[in-house]
Amino acid sequence: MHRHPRRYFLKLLAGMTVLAATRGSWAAEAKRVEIRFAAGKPVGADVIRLTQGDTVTFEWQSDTAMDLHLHGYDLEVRLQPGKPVTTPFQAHASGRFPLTSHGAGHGHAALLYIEVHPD
Ligand SMILES: [Cu+2]
Repeated sequence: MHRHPRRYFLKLLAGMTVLAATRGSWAAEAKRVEIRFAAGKPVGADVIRLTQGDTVTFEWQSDTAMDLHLHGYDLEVRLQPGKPVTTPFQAHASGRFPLTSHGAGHGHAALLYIEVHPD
């Protein structure tokens, strides 16, 4: 069987370059947004404003266990006390999206809103 090691190597190299570029641009452009809760309530702003097209890393933290749900984007985040969680977020759709808690005793009222404003 005749193989083409050189062609294979070039393909591999191309694949690695794409991966490196993707990771690099995420790290460079991602905006870090901290979202913290104390006793089930947001610490600080209860409206988080983003611009459509933003690439964001949400950094979640809570002192109680919470099951969070970002409506519209259908992002679910499970938090345990003192264990930060990060989630990548691409703000592709504009609008006002409520973040609710599905845990017992919290009801289903919005804890905060994520607003994605058109660019
Ligand atoms: Cu919900």
